[in-house]
Amino acid sequence: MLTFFNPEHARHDAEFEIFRGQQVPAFERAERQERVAQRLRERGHELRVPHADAAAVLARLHAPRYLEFLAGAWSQWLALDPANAQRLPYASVWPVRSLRDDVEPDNFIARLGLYSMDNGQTVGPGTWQAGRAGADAAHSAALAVAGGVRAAFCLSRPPGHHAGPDFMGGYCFLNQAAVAAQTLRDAGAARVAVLDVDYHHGNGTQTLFYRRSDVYFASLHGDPRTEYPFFLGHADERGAGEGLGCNLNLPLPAGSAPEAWFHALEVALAQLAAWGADALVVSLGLDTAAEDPICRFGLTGDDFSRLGQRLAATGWPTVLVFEGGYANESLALNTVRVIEAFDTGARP
Ligand code: OKP
Ligand code: ZN
Repeated sequence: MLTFFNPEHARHDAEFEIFRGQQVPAFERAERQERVAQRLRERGHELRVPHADAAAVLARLHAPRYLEFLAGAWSQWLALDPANAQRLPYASVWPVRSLRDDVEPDNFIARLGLYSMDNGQTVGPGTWQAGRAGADAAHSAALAVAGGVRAAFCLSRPPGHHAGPDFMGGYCFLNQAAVAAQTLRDAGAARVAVLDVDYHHGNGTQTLFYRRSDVYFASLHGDPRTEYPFFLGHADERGAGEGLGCNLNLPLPAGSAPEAWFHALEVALAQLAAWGADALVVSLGLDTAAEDPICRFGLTGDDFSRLGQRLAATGWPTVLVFEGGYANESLALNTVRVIEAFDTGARP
């Protein structure tokens, strides 16, 4: 499968994340993309650098003040104290209910909180460059598909589906799946389906399209009552305004077996077909694997092949966008299983 990879991804690669008040080894590391890229090359897939600039698409999805903050955050952090070059900023205050989010504070850490939903990630020296190149990869993959290629893969990290109009969160900064969906729309697809199969609900993508009737968001994920992102992803979220009826959440209990997961996949695909999608974006998280260290579904290697085959059988022009997956040993194998089963299923 034609793959556009993020050539700048390793510029964002924090060694630690905060968990239970302590620094623990980060799960979302550069090794994830590197291993998948290596496996794809070994298997003879074509890997390309992005050739198209997603700036204009990003500007239609994310708020100007958020993009401006992300672009300048590291230099602002350094300007506070040159010793900050050796440490990362962490948010410690957030504008929750009753607090104002319309006035941007002058204080840097307060601004970081304004533009974050959690402190699971932070901005580092190359976060903006890595994020921008990832958006370009998603844009390039979508342009290839809009141009007639049956399917393309955006291999990028950090992931994107938790990033909303004006916030980062859950390791995500810029929403690459949303960039791909918007690009397909702009290139002429009237109805674009986004299917999010990551273990975690894609709250950012849902929110970006919640009031729109031209992009349908469907997601299978761990029930947010117990699983991250906790505050979105329930079954009663059906869209709003013109977008009412264009959002489908299928939360499953942590620990659900593959058969329950594939049943939910059928429900989602039937809904997207009934809606009349003419192109598909898959938020391809592989943290549904049984061995994933932070998730609790039980998909096996064969299940990932089954997923790839099933996605190809929809017949839709498809952009696959890499999201989560933290069992680095099997991640590359499982990713390539999806990609190759799709290729096999898509062959005429
Ligand atoms: C991103 B993606 C683990 C805490 C996990 C954030 C999870 C983000 C998942 N110590 N918190 O959807 O795979
Ligand atoms: Zn995830």
